[in-house]
Amino acid sequence: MSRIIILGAAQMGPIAPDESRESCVSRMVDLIKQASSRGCSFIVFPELALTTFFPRYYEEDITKMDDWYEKEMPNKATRPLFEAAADAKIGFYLGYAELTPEGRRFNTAILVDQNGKIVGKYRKVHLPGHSEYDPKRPFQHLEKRYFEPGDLGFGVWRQQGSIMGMAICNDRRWPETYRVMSLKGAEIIVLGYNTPDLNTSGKEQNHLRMFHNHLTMQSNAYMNGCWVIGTAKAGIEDGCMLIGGSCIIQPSGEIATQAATLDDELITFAADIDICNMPKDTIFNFAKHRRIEHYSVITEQTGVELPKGLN
Ligand code: ING
Repeated sequence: MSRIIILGAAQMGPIAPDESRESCVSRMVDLIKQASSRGCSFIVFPELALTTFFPRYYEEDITKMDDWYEKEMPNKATRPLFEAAADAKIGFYLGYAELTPEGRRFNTAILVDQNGKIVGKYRKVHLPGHSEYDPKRPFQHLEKRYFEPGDLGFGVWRQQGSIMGMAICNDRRWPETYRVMSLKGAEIIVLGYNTPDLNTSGKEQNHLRMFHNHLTMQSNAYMNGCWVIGTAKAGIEDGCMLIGGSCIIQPSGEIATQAATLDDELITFAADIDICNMPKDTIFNFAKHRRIEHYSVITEQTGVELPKGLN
C-alpha cells in the first residue's frame, strides 16, 4: 500500500514592513483552510513568514531590530495558526526570526505535527549576504548581521509516515544540505525562501534567479531520491521584488506543480512517498555506490586549497 500524502506549498505574497503579525497569521489561516478543503495533511510556509524580509534594512544597534523576532513560539499572535492547523489536522513548516532568552538570534523554522505540537526545530546554517552596511548595494542583505549560523545541524523527523528534513532558503544552494539529511533517511525535504529578484552581490542576468531557484532544488531532489518542497515569500516588499516559483518536486527531479502568481497561493500534490524507494535502492543507493575514502576535503576544508604542485 503506497504512502500517499497530500502535500502543500503555502506561498505568501509580500508582507509590508508595517503589516501586523495578526494580519500575516490570518492570511496563513486562510491558506490552512484552503489546504483542508484540498485534503492536505502537511503544508510548507515561507522563510520569515511573519514579517517583511527585515535583513534588507541596516540598523547600527541590532537590539533596535528586536521587534522583528519572536521571543517564544507559539505566542499570542501565532496561536490562532497552531489552533486552525490542529483543528484541520494539518501539520506545517513555519519560518520565523528567533530571539532566544539568552539573546541569541537565528533564522529559524519549526515542524509542527497534525495536533499543533512543535516536533522539530531547524536554524539556518548557510547565511548569505553580509554583516556591515554595503553602500554599493541598492538594498542590503544583512543576514550575517542579524542571525548567527544555525547550531542544530540538519535534522530529520518522522512526519505522517515519512522521514522529513528542513532547510531554509540559501541552504538550498548547498548540496551538503540535502546529502546530510538524505544520509539520515530523509524522503521529503521542505524549505521556505525569500529570494530577491536582483542579485545585489554581483552582475547576473535576471532570468537566472528563477533558473537557479529550481535547478538547485530539482537537482538535489534527484541526487538524493527525495521529494523537495520550496515555498516563496513573493512579490514586491517595500520596493524589493522577491521571486515566486514555489514548487513541489518529485524524486525524479521533475517539478510536479508550481505556483503561478506572486501572491498568497496554495499549490498541492498527492505525493506517493514510496517512489523515493527506487532511486534510493538503485542509482543512489548510498551504501552500495558512495566512496567516502575520496570525499574528505568536503568536511576538512572550508575554502579552496590548491593541491601541492599547483601553486
Ligand atoms: N535569500 C537568497 C537566497 O539564497 C541570495 C540570498 C540571493 C543568494 C541571490 C544568492 C543570490 O535565495 C536568502 N534569504 O537566503
